[in-house]
Amino acid sequence: MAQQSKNILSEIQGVESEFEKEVAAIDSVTKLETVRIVFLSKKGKLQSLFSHLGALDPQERPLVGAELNRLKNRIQEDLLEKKSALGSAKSPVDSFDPTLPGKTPSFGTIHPLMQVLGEIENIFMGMGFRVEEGPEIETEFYNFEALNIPEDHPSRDMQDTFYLPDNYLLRTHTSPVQIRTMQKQRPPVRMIAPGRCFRRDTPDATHSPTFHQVEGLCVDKGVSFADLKGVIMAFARKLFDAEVKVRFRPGFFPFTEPSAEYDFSCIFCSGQGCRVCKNTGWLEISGAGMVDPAVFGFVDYDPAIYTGYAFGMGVERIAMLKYQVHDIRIFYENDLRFLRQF
Ligand code: FA5
Repeated sequence: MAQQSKNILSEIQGVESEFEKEVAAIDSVTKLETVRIVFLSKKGKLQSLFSHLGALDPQERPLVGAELNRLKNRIQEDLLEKKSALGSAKSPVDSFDPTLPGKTPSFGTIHPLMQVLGEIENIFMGMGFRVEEGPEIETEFYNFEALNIPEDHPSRDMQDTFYLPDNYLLRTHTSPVQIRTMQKQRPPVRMIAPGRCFRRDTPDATHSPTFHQVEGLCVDKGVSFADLKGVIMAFARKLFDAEVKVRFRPGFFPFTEPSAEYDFSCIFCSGQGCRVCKNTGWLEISGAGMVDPAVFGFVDYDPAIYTGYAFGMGVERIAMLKYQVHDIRIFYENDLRFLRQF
């Protein structure tokens, strides 16, 4: 056999083994098309080999030509096979494996503050209180004036807030809901008003500019301070435990007279004194008192006939006690490591 024919046959071998490597590496339709162009297109490697056939000895031409055709057929077949393999791999039906475990959706949980709020609501609803709501953007009238806090009165300073145009403000407490409820309803009234409040307070371990309160109001004939004490005591025992004691101390609020602050005996040390209660044996919970007759004047209730009590407690402070959280800010940081514990 002439040297020229031998050279072409060895080139055919070289192209074949090159093709074998390339076809094995094909993992996409794009790569498949590239390989097809390299080997089978008009300017491809096979065509260039075919172009040498004419220069060969006529007797050797059929042999070399047959070898070239064999390679061409093989390349075409292998590429077709690869194409259908790629196509079937993409088929969603074939690639669906029903034995694989399903994707579990991640469920959220109720925020700890909302859990505590829900518990507080349930306890008071069980004692016959209705749940009322009021706007977070309030007027000065409802937030201050109707609660017996006139303009320029120094007690407004204790509850500085975020003021909006036209005498609107972000409410500093839930007490305005007392007024709104009494305006739309005649006695007897027995309601709680849970909700968000805002104050221009610098954040620290026990203060947040946004926080929650639960207001309570009961107005009827013959309602006394003893009723207030009984309701708060029942609430404390339901929320914490049956042994908890309640202590009332004198306090001041312009909208209650007399006014009080009340504490629960420390649930962590049973009143013995510990770090949480700062060794006093008591935990400060909230303000309360008998509704001031001046407030009844704003809602047209006759103070000669009706009396009432009111209270307002901080939900964060109660949640902090219940879950032994020492910094209020963690409730607002959206840290999943904290939130996933509830
Ligand atoms: C009041 O807001 C009165 N409206 C409560 C009241 C209602 C008294 C009805 C009498 C009758 P005070 O400012 O003390 O009171 O707030 C009540 C509770 O809200 C506090 O004990 C505290 O638990 C919570 N609180 C107040 N400011 C903040 C704050 N910046 N961050 C977190 N909690 C707060």
